[in-house]
Amino acid sequence: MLKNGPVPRYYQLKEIIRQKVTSGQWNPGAPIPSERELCEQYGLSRMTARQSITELVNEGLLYREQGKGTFVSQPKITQQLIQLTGFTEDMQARSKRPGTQVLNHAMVAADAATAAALRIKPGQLLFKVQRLRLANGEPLAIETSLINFIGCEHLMDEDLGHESLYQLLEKKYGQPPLEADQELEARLAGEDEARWLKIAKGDAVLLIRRTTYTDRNQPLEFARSVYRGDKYRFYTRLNRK
Ligand code: 16G
Repeated sequence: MLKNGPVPRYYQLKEIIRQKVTSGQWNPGAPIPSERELCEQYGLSRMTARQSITELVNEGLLYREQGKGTFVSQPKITQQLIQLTGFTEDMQARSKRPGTQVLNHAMVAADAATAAALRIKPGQLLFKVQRLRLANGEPLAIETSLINFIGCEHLMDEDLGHESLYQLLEKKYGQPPLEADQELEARLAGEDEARWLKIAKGDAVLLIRRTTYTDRNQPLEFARSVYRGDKYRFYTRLNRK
């Protein structure tokens, strides 16, 4: 039974449910008890239980399925928007197995937008690789990277299905990614994106554009990545000066 007190009862129930999810007692994809069961167990009105659940649905911790009930959402990968990291590092930091499927790679001529980002002339040849990135075998993102440095054509011989691009650039090519500008944008998945990411066309995705710089602020990579909107959360700590 929840008590009346300074903390509203709907909030107490919210925190109980959150605790069950974060402790792993309730698993992703599993149904939570019905509103009626929660009311009985915690001595709450139907309206109070509904408010707790609705707020947790809005926060993304739970989701409702018409006529079926309320379920625990799959946890999202939280990525801090502070440090420059690559996909392999991000996954390893979360004890997930990174995976890569190279969709295509080629030497291509820079278009106007890429040339502007990399501060080169349009038409200059660059290394381009498009990769599907996976975590524990599950598709998370489609990344298209355009790389420019003297000798970048040697990347054509690398096995980017098994090696980290950032580690290769740093360790083998002497081009460490040191800083980046990054933009995030909400979008809906197109047909091809949906197929690769195993979502429905029109589902929410995050489009991320990143320009990565190496030593002396020299642009190295222009990347355009499409992340599954239901799997990723970006976090940043803000300071008021
Ligand atoms: C990140 C970068 C991508 C980079 C990749 C390298 C974003 C939006 N993109 O996913 O630009 O090419 O890491 O990963 O964060 P790798 O070292 O595992 O190949």
